[in-house]
This record gives sequence, C-alpha cells and structure tokens, in this order.
Amino acid sequence: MKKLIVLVLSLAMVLSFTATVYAEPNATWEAVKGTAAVDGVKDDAYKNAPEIKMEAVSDTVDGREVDDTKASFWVLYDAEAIYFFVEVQDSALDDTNGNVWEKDSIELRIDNKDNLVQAFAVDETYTGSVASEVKVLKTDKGYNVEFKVPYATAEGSTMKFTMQVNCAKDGGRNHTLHTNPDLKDAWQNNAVFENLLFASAASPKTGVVSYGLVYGAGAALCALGVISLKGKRKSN
Ligand SMILES: [Ca+2]
Ligand SMILES: [Ca+2]
Repeated sequence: MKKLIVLVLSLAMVLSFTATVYAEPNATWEAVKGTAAVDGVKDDAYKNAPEIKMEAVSDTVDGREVDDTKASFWVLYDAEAIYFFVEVQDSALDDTNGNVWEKDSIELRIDNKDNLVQAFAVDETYTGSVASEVKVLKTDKGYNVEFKVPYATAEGSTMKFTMQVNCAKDGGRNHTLHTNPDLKDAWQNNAVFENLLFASAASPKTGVVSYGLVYGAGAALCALGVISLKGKRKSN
C-alpha cells in the first residue's frame, strides 16, 4: 500500500514537472508595479515580478543545431510605461548573417505584429520606435536587453504582446525561443499574441505555473482516489 502511494505521488510530481515546459496558447503573464532604470542591469524591482521562461524552441532549420541559448524575462509597469528586462544566456554571439532576423537578437511586439522593436546583441543597437529607451548590454553569460515602452497602463487591464529570441551561431539562425511554439507566427499573425496583465501586486500564477498546478492537482486527486479505493476494498 505504501509503495502504491509513493508510486502515484511520484507520478503526480513527474506530471506536474513535465507539464511546465510550455505555456498554453494566448497565455496571460503578469507585469507588476515598479519603475526601472533602462541600463541593461536587472533592478531590484524586477524581483517582485514572476520570471517568464522562454522554453519553446521553434523555427528550427534542417542541418542546424538547436544551440544552448536560454532566455527569461520580467515585466514592470508604472503610470507612464512598461519595462521589460530580458536575460539571455548565449555562449556564441553572432550577427554575421545579412538578414536581421538571423542575428542574435530580441524582437518585442506590442499590440500587433507591425509594432516592433528589435535589439541586437553583438553591436548593442536596436531598431523600431515602439520603445522610448532600449539598452542592450553584453554580459559574461550572453546579453541583457531592457526596454521602456510608453503605454497607457491601467491596473487590472491587459495588453497584447509577444517576445522572441533569435538564436544565431556560425553565420545564421538556428532557431527561435518563445513562451509557446505558436508564437513563431507572431511576425505575421496577431491571433497568436499573448496577454500582459497589469497586476496589482506580485503574485505569479499564470502560464507555465498554472499548467503545472492543474496537472499536479489532477494527479494528486487521482492518488487520493486510488488510496480511498484501496481503503474501501480493505474494509469490505
Ligand atoms: Ca535596469
Ligand atoms: Ca548565439
């Protein structure tokens, strides 16, 4: 009996972990209140915001590797703007391809596919008028990008957006990173955009986390069901 409980609880843990790989399509993520200095360094205020991991690998190319690039971002908002801080671990910064989307870079879209700012790792530059301030800063792990986007934020409301990392190495893009594989089409399809919620406080409970909780709770309920069935059988 003990063995069975351990087995089922282990299964519950495995399920809750394996289900945390991707966010669901059109997921909602939280920005928390705060103001940042746009300098490429992570302000203390971002510690109140949930980490948004970009673990969905898309746009792979035959014959090219899926490299070791990893990325996460955090979001703050105040009365006048939204602040995005993106941290990228990338051991090989590359911008030798002529196509802008094949250089190591971040693409942030606000509201729709054409409202774009793109920040480039190697020369620490950016293009696009969406952001009023952008700072790209190379680090010993890869690079950071911080964006300030002027926006009429209102607590409790949401905004459409997408974040993409272009992962380049040896002269071309190997793949992209997002929070959900659907977002590979964000450059041409507004319907796949995700939502940013201007939350009242720091309470991470969306996207990846909620998926894990749903599966974890489901598996735990199954475990309880098995245990009570076993108990019933014993008492019969
Ligand atoms: Ca900063
Ligand atoms: Ca790279």
